[in-house]
Amino acid sequence: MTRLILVLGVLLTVAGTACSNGGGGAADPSARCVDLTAEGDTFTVRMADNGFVPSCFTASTSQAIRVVNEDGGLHSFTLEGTPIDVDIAGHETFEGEPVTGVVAPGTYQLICKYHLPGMTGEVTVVD
Ligand SMILES: [Cu+2]
Repeated sequence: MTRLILVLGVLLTVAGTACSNGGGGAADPSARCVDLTAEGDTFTVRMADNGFVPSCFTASTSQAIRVVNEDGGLHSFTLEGTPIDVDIAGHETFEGEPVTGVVAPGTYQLICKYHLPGMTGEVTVVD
């Protein structure tokens, strides 16, 4: 039994290495995603140059979100599969409430409805 577990461990290690050496393709999500759960009661996401900054992050439902649109044009902060769908005019800042009980923990696609397919992101929500 011990031997089987050891073999599995080696296989997982190899798979992980191959993933992080992806050669410019799909990067290891844990490397590019930012953990914002330690930001405090409010965390901030920026919209700049038709992109989300950061474009991949983890946040808690107990945190309030601030979205700063630094561009001149309209963007949306739309979390697919959730009720979160907010339009934010150019140079405006949106202050959101915590979403405990509104958004279930999970990983969601973040999009701007007006700049697809280029303006997307990924959000992992934890309680
Ligand atoms: Cu946009």
